[in-house]
Amino acid sequence: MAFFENIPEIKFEGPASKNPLAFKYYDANRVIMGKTMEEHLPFAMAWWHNLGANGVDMFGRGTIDKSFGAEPGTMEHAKAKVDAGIEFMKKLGIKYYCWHDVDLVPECEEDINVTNARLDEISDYILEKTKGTDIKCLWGTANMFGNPRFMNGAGSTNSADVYCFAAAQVKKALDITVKLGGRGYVFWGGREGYETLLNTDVKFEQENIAQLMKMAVAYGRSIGFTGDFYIEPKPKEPMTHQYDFDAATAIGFLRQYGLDKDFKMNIEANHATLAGHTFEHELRISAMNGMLGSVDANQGNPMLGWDTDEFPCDVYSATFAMYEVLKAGGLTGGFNFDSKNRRPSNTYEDMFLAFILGMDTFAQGLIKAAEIIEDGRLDEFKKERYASFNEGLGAKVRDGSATLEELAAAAADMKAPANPGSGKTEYLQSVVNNVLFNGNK
Ligand code: XUL
Ligand code: CO
Repeated sequence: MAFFENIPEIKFEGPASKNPLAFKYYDANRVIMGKTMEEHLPFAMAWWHNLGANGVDMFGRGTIDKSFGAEPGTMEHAKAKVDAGIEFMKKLGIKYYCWHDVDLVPECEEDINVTNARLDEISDYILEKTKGTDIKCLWGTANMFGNPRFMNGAGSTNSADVYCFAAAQVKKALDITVKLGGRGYVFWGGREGYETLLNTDVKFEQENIAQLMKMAVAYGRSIGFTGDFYIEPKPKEPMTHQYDFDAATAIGFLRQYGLDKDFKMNIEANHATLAGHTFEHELRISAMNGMLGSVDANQGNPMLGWDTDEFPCDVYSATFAMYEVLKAGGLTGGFNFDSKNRRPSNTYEDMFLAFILGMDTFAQGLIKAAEIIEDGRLDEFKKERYASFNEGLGAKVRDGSATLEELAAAAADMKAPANPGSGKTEYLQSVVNNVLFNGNK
């Protein structure tokens, strides 16, 4: 059964096309800096937002029909979502998908064994339906924030019983990730944080989270999971303060507990901005630590302080993000659209238009980031900017052989340093605009 009968296969038609159901920039086979766009941009569909989110918000019921002809909460519906998702991905040329356990099947509140049997059934169904296609799992994860049992946290809970359920969900989600051939496994610590220090033992909670992750690594490796584990940092929402505040914090945590060899970052654009950083900052921090794994590609609204999960349309941001990704040599994971249609965009066609927007935005970002690198002016400027460390005492600082006495003696000889030189922010910004709009008349 086809769900999106009126939607054709989405093809590349180029920037001059006015066809809303065509790519203007995403040309899967176009080669950029030695790789095809498809290789640079392993796009993924988020099961929850694309097949689940129905426009519901704090003030109103859903506006978007995601029943796909079946009764929500049933296995029939779970299977209809698989069918709809595969048709959707095929029509857009998307090769990867991401999921939480509870996006795949309805959870049985009374008995986790029932939920687990449903997960076995749906993963069989996904394998059967994706057989002979090149559609694969990018990553899986356990939803350890939605169910009321996690109200005080999952790995960070005060209850050893609840901790057992978190562990059981991680175990099962890892089983399914391996079964579906997933590249990665994500921990987003939705409830891993606190409301108030008055009732919270932060050290105790962080030790328990690390222990859960260690058990996950041990179990994952024992069942043949060779991919990366990811932490997806986010500073707040739903908790007032979340432990995985940003990439730097999460990386420090992983190193402290000896998890840094098995984990990388899954960077979400909107989470970066909530932490007071740019998307590209979070990518840079991850990459320079060898921990850039995967990306949740969305954007926030700078006027709002919460996670709006919008489809990315900001070509500037996508350009700076792709600049970081290209400089890092690419992702080992992919670009998952953890984005949802706006509440009034409530047709099936809108689902396609949103992905066309997001994929074209990242394609434009890729094209422009490669042009910035090929243009060379930014790299050249940066190289020159640090040139004083290439020789003399600067070089000794870099190779670790300089002493404080030596540097102090040099300062005494100089009496006062020469001006370190203009940072030329405005010049560099105009270089970027020049490259971005070089086709403009
Ligand atoms: C929440 C969020 C999650 C994670 C997976 O802000 O981004 O959907 O991507 O749990
Ligand atoms: Co996310």
